[in-house]
Amino acid sequence: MDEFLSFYIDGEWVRPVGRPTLDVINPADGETFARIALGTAEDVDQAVDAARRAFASYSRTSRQERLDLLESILAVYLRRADEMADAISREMGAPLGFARQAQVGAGHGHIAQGIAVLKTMEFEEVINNTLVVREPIGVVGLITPWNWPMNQVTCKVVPALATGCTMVLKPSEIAPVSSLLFAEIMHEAGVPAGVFNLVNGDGPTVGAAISSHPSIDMVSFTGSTRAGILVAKAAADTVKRVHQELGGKSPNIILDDADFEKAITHGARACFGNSGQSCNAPTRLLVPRSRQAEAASIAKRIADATVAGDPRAPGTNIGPVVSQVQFDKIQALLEAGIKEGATLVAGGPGRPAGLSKGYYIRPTVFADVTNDMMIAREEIFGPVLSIMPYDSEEEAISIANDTIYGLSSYVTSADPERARRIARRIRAGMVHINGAGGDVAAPFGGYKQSGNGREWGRYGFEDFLEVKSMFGYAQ
Ligand code: TXE
Repeated sequence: MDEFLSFYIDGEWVRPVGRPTLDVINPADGETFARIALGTAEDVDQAVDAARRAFASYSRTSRQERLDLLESILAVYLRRADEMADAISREMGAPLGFARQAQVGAGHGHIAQGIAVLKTMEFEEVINNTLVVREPIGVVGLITPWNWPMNQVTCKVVPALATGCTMVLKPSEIAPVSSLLFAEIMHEAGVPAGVFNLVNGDGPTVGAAISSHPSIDMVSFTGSTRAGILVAKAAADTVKRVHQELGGKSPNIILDDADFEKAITHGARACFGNSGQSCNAPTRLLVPRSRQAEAASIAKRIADATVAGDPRAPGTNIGPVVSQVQFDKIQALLEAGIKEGATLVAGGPGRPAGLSKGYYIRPTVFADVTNDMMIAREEIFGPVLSIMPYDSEEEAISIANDTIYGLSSYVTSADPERARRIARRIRAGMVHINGAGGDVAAPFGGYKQSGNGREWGRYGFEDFLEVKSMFGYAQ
């Protein structure tokens, strides 16, 4: 078993102040494969002190110095990509190929994109005789979840480094191993001591200490809406900026003129991908009532063909979900769907055949789902698709918007103008039109209870910057 009993603070691996540890479970078999130390508020203090000291010089580095550093990180990250994929697969259950291509690939995308943005971004502007400069906000606290570990770590760490901030990262205690490897990569790439620090720990202890810390200027959080609210409350007394990327319940509106075979296949696969553990997964499939049966039969075919199994086996499409807690939550929601009257089309409660251990969920499709059902309102975070019939375009838009969330959404029509018109009326931070994928250069983030602020590309730098007006500077 691997033991990771140190934190990365001030450029070295240091022993934590306290002694508590946590077992890290491989969700594919439920066995412990690693052990980490759990930090305390004192460990956070040490990391913040180191980051504060480093800020004095790192915030004054030139653009070129920071570009060189990011290039160096990219080179080491790519060299260690296979190791990283292995760590992610073990800690959160992603199939190895998917972990390498999509999970590690997302990190690669963010580092490369950060370099591209930093090359051209303007940090100064003259308004009349005032010089307006954008400066690094200071020491930032980064709290990340387990579902896309390197995606979430890199889309926070890269803009922090690019803008001249220093930082303390607390990765998810459920999937901390990839972040420990990432700290090694930062060290190997020559990140100056104190600029990047990592403290492991749970949310109520280390997460809360970061959120409320008087010497942290901004906290960037990705996780559940529940924990995101606690972070904002803990941050309020110190008036720090809070960036939140939270849950979602994204609608996927298929219009009557769409190519159903293509659109439903794409939608179902996107919903099941990463075992349904993506905040932007298209979980509510809205179809015209007259074509619900057709949609259900296509979705059933996709669900039945989606192989849930061993992340190390070549034929596996999706691995387990991350933990016993998530497994139990999803099973309860599957039962609730049946009890509330949804029609079970594929999958359902229980485990896929032949899998007696590990946290595997059967790819599931429900039809006749109405928006008052729990499976339509709660973020399930498992491979579960809800088909919801609508009677008119207006009703489809109204169902799509009837949610506390507003992260992503999807619309498909043979008529691009019709799809664009609907896209403008959806209250969400992102709309995928006619199967278009996301773009790391464009902003990622949500309306309503899906969060505050944006990540990715140029927009992803904004929360890491303060704005200073120097009146008379340009006279
Ligand atoms: O998330 P938590 P959980 C959703 C998804 C999932 C549910 C529960 O619906 O089923 O959340 O997952 C840290 N102060 N998402 O319970 O607790 C925690 O240590 C500060 C959506 O695992 O939100 C971890 O680092 N930090 C999502 C991070 O928050 C706190 C990704 C995420 O864990 C904290 C994951 C506190 N009081 C789950 N409490 C997305 N947006 O993609 C916890 N944390």
